[in-house]
Amino acid sequence: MATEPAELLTVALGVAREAADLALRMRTDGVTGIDTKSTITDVVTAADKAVEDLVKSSLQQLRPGDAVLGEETGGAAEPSAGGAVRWIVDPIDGTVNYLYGLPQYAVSLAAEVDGVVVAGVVRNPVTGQEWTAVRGGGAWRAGRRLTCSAQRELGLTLIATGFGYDARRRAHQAAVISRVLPRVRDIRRFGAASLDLCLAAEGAVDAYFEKGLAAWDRAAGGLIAEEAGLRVTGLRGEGPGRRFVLAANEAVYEELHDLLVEADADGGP
Ligand code: LIP
Repeated sequence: MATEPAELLTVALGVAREAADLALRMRTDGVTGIDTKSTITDVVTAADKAVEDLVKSSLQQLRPGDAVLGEETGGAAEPSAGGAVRWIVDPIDGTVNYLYGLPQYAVSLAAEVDGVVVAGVVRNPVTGQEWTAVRGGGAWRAGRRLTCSAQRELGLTLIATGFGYDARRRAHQAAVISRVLPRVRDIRRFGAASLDLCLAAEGAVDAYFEKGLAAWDRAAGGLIAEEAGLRVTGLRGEGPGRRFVLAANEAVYEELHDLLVEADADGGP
């Protein structure tokens, strides 16, 4: 089957819109099937599972034979090879916000070819905001091409971040924040990595960092952020991954990177 990024984005858009509609309908009807995963605060709901099931069944119909990796049901843990496509889905990124009825959660769906994300969509079911990108084709929302912040002074950067579900990791992350907060304008914690990356892509925040993200949290949002001009990396020369994700513009990247290294932001439990 075709692996043209534009065609993959078309598939992703249709599937993500259907998935977002289901997520919103189920929220409106009331959250059910609440369970926990890694800790008592790491929740999953019937909607997370139903939305992922819908995404996977839709992709099976539209793109039979493609691999899929999802947060709730797993699947293709490794990137595809030989030009094959792997879809990476977070059915509801920002599940705690979803649980509380806070309008900051998203369906995140990315298409990856030979380990490189080439198309992605992040859609907020509540606001209808939808961010898209294909590799080399820019990042877009509402017909507008996105460009990231041009902020050049670290002390004037508004930075989004997030925290893990494990109390020991949160204690370490709190210590990191105590080092970062005095050096920047302010911190924002919205609760959904995919949306944080999209907000950085459109300059609504100047940068974003977080430790512990899974591929499904960052696959689509990471491409959108890159296509909007942000450097998206790990720390110490690593690529973005579960160990760390940093998204910042060229002007502040090095100073913020070094501050995060000094604070041992990618360390700890
Ligand atoms: C969430 C991430 C967020 C992080 C949360 C949680 P989930 O993903 O998007 O950035 O700070 O702890 O991991 O669990 O809602 O899919």
